[in-house]
Amino acid sequence: MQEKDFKEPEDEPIKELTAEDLESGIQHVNNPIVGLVPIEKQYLKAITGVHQNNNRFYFTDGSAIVEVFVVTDEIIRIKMAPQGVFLDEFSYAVQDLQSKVSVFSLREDEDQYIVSTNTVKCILYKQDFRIAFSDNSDVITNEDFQPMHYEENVQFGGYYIYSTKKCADTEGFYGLGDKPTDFNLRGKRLENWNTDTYSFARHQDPLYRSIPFYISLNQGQAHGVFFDNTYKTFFDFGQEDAEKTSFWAEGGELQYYYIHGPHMMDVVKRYHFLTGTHQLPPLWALGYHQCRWSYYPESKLKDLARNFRERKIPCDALYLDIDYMDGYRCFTWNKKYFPNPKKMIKELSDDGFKTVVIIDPGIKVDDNYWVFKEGKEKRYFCRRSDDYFMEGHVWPGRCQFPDFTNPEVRQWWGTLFKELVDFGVAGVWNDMNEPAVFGSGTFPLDVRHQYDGHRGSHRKAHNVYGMQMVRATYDGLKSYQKNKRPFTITRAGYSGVQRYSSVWTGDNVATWEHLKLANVQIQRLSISGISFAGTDIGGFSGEPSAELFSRWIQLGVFAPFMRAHSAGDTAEREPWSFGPEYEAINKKFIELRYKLLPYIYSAFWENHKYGFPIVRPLIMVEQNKISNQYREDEFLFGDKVLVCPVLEEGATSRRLYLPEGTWYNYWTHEVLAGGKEFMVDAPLDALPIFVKAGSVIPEYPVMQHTQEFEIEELMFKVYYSDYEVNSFYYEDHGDTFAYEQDIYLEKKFVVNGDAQQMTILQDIAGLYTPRYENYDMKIIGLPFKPSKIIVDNKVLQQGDLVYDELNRLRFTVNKNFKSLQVLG
Ligand code: MIG
Repeated sequence: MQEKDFKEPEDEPIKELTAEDLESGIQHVNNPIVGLVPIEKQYLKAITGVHQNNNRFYFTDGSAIVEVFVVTDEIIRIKMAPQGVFLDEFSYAVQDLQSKVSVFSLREDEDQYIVSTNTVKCILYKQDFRIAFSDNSDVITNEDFQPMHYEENVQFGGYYIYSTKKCADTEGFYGLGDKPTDFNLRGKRLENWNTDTYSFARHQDPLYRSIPFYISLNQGQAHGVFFDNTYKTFFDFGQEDAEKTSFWAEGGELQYYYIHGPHMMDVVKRYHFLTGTHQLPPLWALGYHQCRWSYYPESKLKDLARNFRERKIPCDALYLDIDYMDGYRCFTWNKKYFPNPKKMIKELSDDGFKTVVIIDPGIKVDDNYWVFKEGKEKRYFCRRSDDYFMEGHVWPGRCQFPDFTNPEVRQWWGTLFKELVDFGVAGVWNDMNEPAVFGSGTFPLDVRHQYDGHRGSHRKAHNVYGMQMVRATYDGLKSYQKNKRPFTITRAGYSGVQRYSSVWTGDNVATWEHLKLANVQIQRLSISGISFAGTDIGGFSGEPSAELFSRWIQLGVFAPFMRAHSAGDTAEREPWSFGPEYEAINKKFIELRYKLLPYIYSAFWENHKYGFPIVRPLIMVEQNKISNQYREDEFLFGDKVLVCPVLEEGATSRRLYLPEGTWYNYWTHEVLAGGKEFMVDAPLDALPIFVKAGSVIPEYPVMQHTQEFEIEELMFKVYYSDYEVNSFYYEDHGDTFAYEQDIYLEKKFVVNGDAQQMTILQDIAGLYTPRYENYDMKIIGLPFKPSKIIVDNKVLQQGDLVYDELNRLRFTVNKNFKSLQVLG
């Protein structure tokens, strides 16, 4: 940066900005005052005025106004209006922004203003308008390298807007959604522009989603920055200049949230506070899903279903890709392939399979097609700047595209699902919603959008188009499915898409490299607000070896969304496609998924209710350990189970790191003291899985699908610990919204032990009554020979206690116990 970019601070007395100064400038669009400012980057200059309106503070340099909005004790939003004119308050990511702040104040010092809450300070340097954030012990966590800057956009109006922060040499960067690159983003420049990227490559950027949110971790202190801007955005984490971290956009407002830590977990929770979480999915959606482009005709789908049941491989959902439609027309059926969809779906459902169908945004231009006719009459399709319709080729041929940023269009789109729901379709898969167009890639930038009344070109709406499509899909399903939870899956998305859908990572490839990418992408999505994510197990394009497929199934067990999928030009790929030896391994791991369902479901609850990510990268588990900054294989699944996938061809063992604490090998119950690396066996039928000591892990018996039978006795595995550990368990009906009326149970267990005894305390909240009466307890790792079990002060068993074949102490106890003691 050159000196001349800065003007000397003007020698004027600081004046109070009045409320009128601010309001008079507020209009719909901030057209710059043409002619006054030469077109070059403008940096904010010295602060000349300040005004406070409750928890919003305004600062000016005489031309631009910057708003500092104290959202909560830990979240502060910064907004810059280059010519003092703010845009309307509107965000697709942040809905109903709740400002919950207890104490805040503004202080003026000689050189700076300080806006503070109980935990955070936002410092504005008077001389050059740079902004910094610190904690309340004055440790600076985030600081402008240069003041915020902007440049007029002559072609489209508005501004290119930039923020440049200092980058410490010890700083690491995490987040940004689905980037298929190293987990730590330091040294990289990345961009957000939703793109259909068939067979994407390692490091390719951008992919399908735009999540302009990152977490910085520096010397054990984390904070987050959420740059809520839907235009094409860029992030540079010390790539151009190792001392700078920058983010900028091609339009819109320079608006970002500073999210305080110091723990990464807190940052993610607070990001969820801003952008929301997924509703609880129906339990079946957490089972195994089988997909392919495409299963047709009906007999093929029935064969598939029969194979699953005959081979006793659990499965809850089968998918119909684009070939189920009539000429790829959405909301129609190819009657040759599927003569009676309602009957077929009913039969599949009687056999425990849900049917999920794909729906794309492109609507075929065809005056004999009811969806097109309705959309045309109602003027619901997107138009170009000169009012021509936006037309482009996708699967059905020439298509027009609904403007999902128009609430009326979303409402209409929702109604189109009525028949599919009547037919019994249980879930909808939204694809191609970047939006993708053959040839050109996506819409031209001049396409107009209603943008919920705030109007804009495709530059502004592109990144939210897919999210608004799946929002309309979700809401439509919800209105027809009565009290049932909808299930949706989307390819494109923007921050907040997690409120409406699960996601998959798109068209990956059947290679070992992509298995590694899959692992990193799910971890990254999970800390970027999108926990409910999965990859195409096996790789979408190309042919996986039997070994690669099995390793991918193993990783898939520990992705919140578990679906195998493959492109039409590949060999068929079901869990049994690679011969009996591999079928047995795949079956074993799909069964493991089903055993862990109550644990996984509890993790979904914690995500929904409290904003905890489901998959937790190691660096989030132990952020103070510098060597974890570049570890990206191991992760915690939920808060108790550590998984280290095997990602190398031919491997039969692997090196991995276990965080501090005591761990049990899931398979052998061997006890390991963490805080160091281990070499562990990992033959093809045994993925390395470890359980934290003190955990209480619920397990279901293997079911062929989630509604096969009612649980008669709930099994808990308890892993002895000589220090206190809490565990959570959640249960409810599994597919209604009754949990919104507190019809659920949330249980907390506290385990502790010493050389002679172990205790388990249970605390129950909520109004749900499960059918089962008892727990089937399996206690693992007792360091003493137990002689007595006492439950709520009464002797339950004594003398010769029972062990199972795996040497676990086993007994039955009433589900309502409050305290349980095993004595030596
Ligand atoms: O242009 O519907 O990512 O999962 O099978 C390809 C066909 C369109 C891309 C999706 C893929 C899906 C495929 N779709």
